[in-house]
Amino acid sequence: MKNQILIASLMLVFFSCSKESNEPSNTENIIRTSGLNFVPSTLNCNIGDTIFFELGGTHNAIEVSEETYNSSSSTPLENGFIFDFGSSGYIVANELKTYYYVCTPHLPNMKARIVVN
Ligand SMILES: [Cu+2]
Repeated sequence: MKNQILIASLMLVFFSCSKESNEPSNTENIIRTSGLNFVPSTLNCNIGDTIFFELGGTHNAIEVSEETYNSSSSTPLENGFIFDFGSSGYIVANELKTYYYVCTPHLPNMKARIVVN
């Protein structure tokens, strides 16, 4: 009986957590692709905001370091986000920093930033 209560509690915690992470908090921060650009090229947001990506079929979005960004390379940042060609998804901006990201086939021009305030 004790075990059943424990398992039920664990399942409750598990489901409430997973539900939370599947429900983005807002829909105002959307990055799309237009031609060979990310729009907007600089997105300003607040910490904790959800940032949506909607990529055209020929574009990906790879988070890179500031140094990689400045040299227009595409080496992924360790533990950074990666959105594959044509994919949609989102990140939660939970770090007070500037996120730099690039589109691999359209460098050196196709790169953009997310500035978290
Ligand atoms: Cu591109």
